[in-house]
Amino acid sequence: MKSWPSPSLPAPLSGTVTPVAAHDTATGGVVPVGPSQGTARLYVCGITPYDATHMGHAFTYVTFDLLNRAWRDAGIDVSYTQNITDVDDPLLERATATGVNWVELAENQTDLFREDMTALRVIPPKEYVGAVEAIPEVVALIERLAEAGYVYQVDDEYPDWYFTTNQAREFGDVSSYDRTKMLEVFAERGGDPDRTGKRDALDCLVWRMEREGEPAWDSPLGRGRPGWHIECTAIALDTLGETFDVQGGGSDLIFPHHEMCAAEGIAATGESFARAYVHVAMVGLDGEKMSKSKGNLVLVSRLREQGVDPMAIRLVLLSHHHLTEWSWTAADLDANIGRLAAWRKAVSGETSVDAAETVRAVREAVADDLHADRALEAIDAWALASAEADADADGARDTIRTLVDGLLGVAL
Ligand code: 5CA
Ligand code: ZN
Repeated sequence: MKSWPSPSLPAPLSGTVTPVAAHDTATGGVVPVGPSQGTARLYVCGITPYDATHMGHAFTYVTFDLLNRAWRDAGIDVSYTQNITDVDDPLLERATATGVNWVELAENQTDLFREDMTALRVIPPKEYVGAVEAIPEVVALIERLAEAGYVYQVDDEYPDWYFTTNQAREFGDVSSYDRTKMLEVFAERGGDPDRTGKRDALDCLVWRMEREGEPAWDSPLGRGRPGWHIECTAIALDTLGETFDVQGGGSDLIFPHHEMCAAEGIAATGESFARAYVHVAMVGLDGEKMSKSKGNLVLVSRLREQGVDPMAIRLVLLSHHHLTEWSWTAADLDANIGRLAAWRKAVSGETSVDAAETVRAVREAVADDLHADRALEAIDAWALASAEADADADGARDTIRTLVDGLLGVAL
């Protein structure tokens, strides 16, 4: 599927760049991510296209945009893949409930998402792949798992295909959940622990046989459609190869989604799946997780319609560290509208202070587990000192403009 246009990117500034490290859910620590040279490979779980793009989604994609930009700043190429879950139960349920065609719903919402990402200056993924277009890869992966004895069909009216989690190596290593917790979370997040005919309650669906009124595609597995986890496993293996650097998404994907993706990937290839799993904390509104099912959404597109500068939205997102839960507030937006104005004034003003120390501090903050919050404070300090300076430091304003544009993605 086509992704969105890239923002124009300035050439990275010269100077030393700290290698990038990020918090890895599997090991529980901050670890180096990506190679020291060459190409970093990143997979970020994309939207299920209905009710796009709320601030939780935006926080996730801006966080991984920062990782992408940090690697580029360090002179590393990035091979970035994102999926679109353009056929799955929640999307089909919403289409039925609102009386619209599911294909149109997915297309319209994906268009809206692309517009929002463009407005937020998120660098597009190199590969932007829909579940529907990946069906051949999904089917091939299930056949590969079948040959190795990792999948089976349940014996009932709908002989759906399941992946045997209890045969999988390293199952549990992503989330570190025990079985009780796994069962609880599995039931909450799209799993079907009580499905009759499964060998184990935690086995996950990989191919759902056709039901009346549901979309389905012919395949050697029977007419049906892909399960959720296998979609991301297949797209990641196909576009990034066996082992890649980071799988990312919101913390709601730790279990079962990323646990299952890893288990399926390892079972198919015998190699590890992602080297690190990076998860973004949930964004809320009035103390509750912002989610489509709760309907408590602040949409990027609605704020844009109201005339809010997308760069101010981006600053709100960057002002929160990705491991800390937070709630969207109007006061936060106002503060960052003010911050944007102060920065713009400083880079187009007549006085400034030297930028070298600020550049170093911003690069170090971003490379240290994507601490954009600290990076913003360093720019605030430069802008304040520049407003009070009585001379104009040579090239400082251009340097800051380039740094803020290239590394933080904020056009001044
Ligand atoms: N299509 C799947 C991933 S394969 C999915 O989870 N889609 S989604 O539309 O529900 O979410 C898209 C991305 O936004 C996921 O990475 C998800 O973890 C993240 N996300 C969803 N809600 C929030 C939230 N409230 N805060 C932060 N991130 C969120
Ligand atoms: Zn995914």
